[in-house]
Amino acid sequence: MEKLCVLGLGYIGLPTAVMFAKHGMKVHGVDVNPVVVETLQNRALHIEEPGLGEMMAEVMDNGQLTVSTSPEEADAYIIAVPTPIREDRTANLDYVKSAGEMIVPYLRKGNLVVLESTVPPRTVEDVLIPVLRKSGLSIGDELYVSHSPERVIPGQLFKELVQNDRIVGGVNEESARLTQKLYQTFVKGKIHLTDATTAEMVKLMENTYRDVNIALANELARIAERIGFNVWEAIELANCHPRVNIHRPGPGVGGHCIAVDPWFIVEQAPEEAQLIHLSRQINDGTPYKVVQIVEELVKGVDHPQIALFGLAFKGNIDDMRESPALVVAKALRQKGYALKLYDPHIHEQMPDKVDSAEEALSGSDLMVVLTDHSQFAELDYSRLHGLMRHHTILDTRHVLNRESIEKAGFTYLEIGSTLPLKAHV
Ligand code: SAJ
Repeated sequence: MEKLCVLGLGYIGLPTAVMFAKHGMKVHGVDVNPVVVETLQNRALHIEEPGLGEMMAEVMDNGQLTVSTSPEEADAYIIAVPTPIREDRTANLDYVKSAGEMIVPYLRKGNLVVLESTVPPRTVEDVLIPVLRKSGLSIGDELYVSHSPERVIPGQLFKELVQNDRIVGGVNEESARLTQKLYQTFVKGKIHLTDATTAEMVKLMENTYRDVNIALANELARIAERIGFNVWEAIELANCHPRVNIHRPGPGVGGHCIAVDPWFIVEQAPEEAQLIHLSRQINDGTPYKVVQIVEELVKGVDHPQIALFGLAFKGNIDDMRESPALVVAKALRQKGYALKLYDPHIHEQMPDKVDSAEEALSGSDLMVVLTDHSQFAELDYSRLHGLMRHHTILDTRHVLNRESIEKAGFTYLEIGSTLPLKAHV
């Protein structure tokens, strides 16, 4: 295989195209958005990823990578397009279908098509293959097809693309074997071969395992609040057991993977996926539990002002997709509370957002930590104390140092512990 065509030049497709080009393949990248194509042709980026800009410029300058809005003939095609979730919690596979349609006129005997996008089980068999059949080629015999899900984390893409193990699910053995050969161009991790539907499920199961485990942790936090013990300490002690790994409770689950992927299983097997469905509901409901706690804590305070620390969906990143912090903020705002929002990683303008911890805490009655940014643990709480009207901190992430905060004169409360509800701040 000498020439590759990559459909979709986003977080996964673009770095993948660049990696293949860097390792000697002729690569043509396709994106339906002409603005993206023009940006890349000008050697600029529409996404952030350390090292990507330089490497892309290099492979474009030496002619290994070209980009445009339409495909070219190639030996192999990789589809890495978005698979967003609809309002009704079903996967929108329109981009996968249209990427398939786009390459049909270019497909020749002996070609390989690899789907990398995260998709519901049976998408390759039931959605992609019917489209590819329009080429007139016999699937698995004249046209090889497989699924090899992306499993890398933004920020460390180039390391993980090379080092992580890879799952390759072929529609038949020959498809899997050819795909393995393709990725061996740069993958140093082990490449595991299976069938397409199993590969689709492996990706979804990884993220579902985390979601169900976090739902358990969140349920245990509510139980701790009811019974009166500290769930953080209890989880730490339970995890001393060699076969126990309970995840962390929090204000809910965000991001575009863990909060989305389990729905792709529920969609395909609604009657069977009961625990998975319930876990999604528990995690989606968790921000509202935080809202209830906050409301109890400020009950009786005259015109309470609440400072929310953290808007990103997890610590030390600038990504707000599906962030539970935004759900908490929206619900409190709808209930009429005065809010100040602060996140050192988020630079876009938003209503009630301020630029410093000082501004957020000035005149506030309650500080609520919603994201585990490491900066929040490093604040000088004795200096901040004087700015607030009432001095209570609710930590939903177990990230602050109780001792130093109490020493600074604050009441430190965390979810999943005995909460002095009904008491005024
Ligand atoms: N969270 C908790 N408690 C925990 C762990 C996470 O509340 O114990 C929350 C986080 O705060 C966040 C959400 O869950 O809101 C998701 O965060 P995450 O770090 O678990 O996952 P993502 O979405 O950043 O990335 C995941 C990764 N999958 C796995 O670890 C199995 C990543 O490797 C995948 O590539 C990515 O999904 C993806 O693209 O699917």
